[in-house]
Amino acid sequence: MLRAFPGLVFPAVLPLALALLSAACTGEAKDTGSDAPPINQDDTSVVTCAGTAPVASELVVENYGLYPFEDGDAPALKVAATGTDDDGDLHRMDLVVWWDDVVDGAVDTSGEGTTSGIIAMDPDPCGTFAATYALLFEVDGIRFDYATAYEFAAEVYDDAGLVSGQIVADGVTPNMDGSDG
Ligand SMILES: [Ca+2]
Ligand SMILES: [Ca+2]
Repeated sequence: MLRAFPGLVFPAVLPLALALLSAACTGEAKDTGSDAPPINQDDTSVVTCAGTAPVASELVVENYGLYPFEDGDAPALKVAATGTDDDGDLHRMDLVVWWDDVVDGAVDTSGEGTTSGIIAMDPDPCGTFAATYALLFEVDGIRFDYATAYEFAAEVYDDAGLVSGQIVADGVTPNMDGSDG
């Protein structure tokens, strides 16, 4: 189940992408740690976790069907990246993606990727050990062709700005009517 996340700021360079929050926790029991530093409610300084880098653990590229974009209903391609992080600081996570239309297991990431914008996953600092961040791209036959395979590479950033390795996955854009391409 997906829902729009109200706190997200859409970057101006990506007017057709909507970010959705699809999952925010692993469901695993987590050790809150008796050695955790005390939290001072009046302290507004930046909370720092253990400083481990996140891992991009899963990337799914799939037809999302018709979606009500700003310019009307249009078929959408969903790109959902899951990150995991041992120090739990995916309470704020950023996602950067690149894509091409040659499915060969590799995507050129030397240029500037499309940044999703930071999403606040959880108000509890250092308590989010896995998160999924989904982007919806409008398929309009221009930026993305209909019924065409695209390959995406993704990297996720944690709250500390540490970046994961890359993960690559491919999927096929829908037809104009939203059906599977
Ligand atoms: Ca981390
Ligand atoms: Ca490729």
